Amino acid sequence: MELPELERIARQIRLRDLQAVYEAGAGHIGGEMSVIDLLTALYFRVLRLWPAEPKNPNRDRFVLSKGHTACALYVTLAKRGFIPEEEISTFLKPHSRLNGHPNCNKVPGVETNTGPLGHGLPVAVGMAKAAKLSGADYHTYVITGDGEMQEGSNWEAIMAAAQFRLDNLTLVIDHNRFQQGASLSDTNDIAPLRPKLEAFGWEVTEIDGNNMREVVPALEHRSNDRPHCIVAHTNKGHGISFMQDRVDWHHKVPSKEQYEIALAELSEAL
Ligand SMILES: Cc1ncc(C[n+]2csc(CCOP(=O)(O)OP(=O)(O)O)c2C)c(N)n1
Ligand SMILES: [Mg+2]
Repeated sequence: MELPELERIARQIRLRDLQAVYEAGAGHIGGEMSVIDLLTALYFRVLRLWPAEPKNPNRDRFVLSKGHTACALYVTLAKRGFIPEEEISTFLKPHSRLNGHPNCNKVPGVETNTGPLGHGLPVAVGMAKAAKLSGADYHTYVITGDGEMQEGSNWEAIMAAAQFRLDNLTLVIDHNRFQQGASLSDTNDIAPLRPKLEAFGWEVTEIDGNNMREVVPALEHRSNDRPHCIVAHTNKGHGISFMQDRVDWHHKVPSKEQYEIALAELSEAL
């Protein structure tokens, strides 16, 4: 799929995500808006996958480690044909498969359960190592939050991936400069990320993670003998003027008035 079409789909996913969070009265809208361009590029261009065969052994593996932004993943999976689009309206309702964090036992296309931060990357390292051991040629992608990178388990996984020379692994850090209730710099300032990853033996690419022209080539890049990290500079709340870069929009729900404004802004861009 070409870039203008990808940009159009990302706008549609943003709009559906906003509606779902508003209707459910909960969600993590800020981090959903920041990660949607990355999810769109992965699911509509980069990942090798078969929606009718979600467990096909040749599929590329994708782990959304920042599992609190599950709604954005569900909307993307629905648009790509893994689950019915109507099902999005059940998000967070009793008996729905679409819980606040993604569950691989319930939702086709979800690769592994996430939610407790700091687990997705270690699991993804295992998936990439398993491919090396078995001779499989799938690629493993994982997206973490930047606040999530404050978890020590990630840095053990980063060391292991370099040691195993996992050139079949791509880590994308959604570097939106905020975590929950505070900025990254006010909590445990791990920026700049590039020199740290390079020091651990990774190839690093820095991009504007809300610009499809930079997102696609970075995701398609293949390293030769080492794992690849994309530091994706994004905006929390991207696309909605009053949410962008505001710490309170980590998991706030828009009022009716705010919802109307956000709807109008996102629809205008469609
Ligand atoms: C181990 C663990 N500790 C705390 C939380 C609660 N929590 C949910 S989201 C979040 C902030 C995450 O920030 P970041 O990784 O930057 O995500 P984003 O900005 O993309 O939403 C926290 C602390 C959690 N889910 N898991
Ligand atoms: Mg963040």
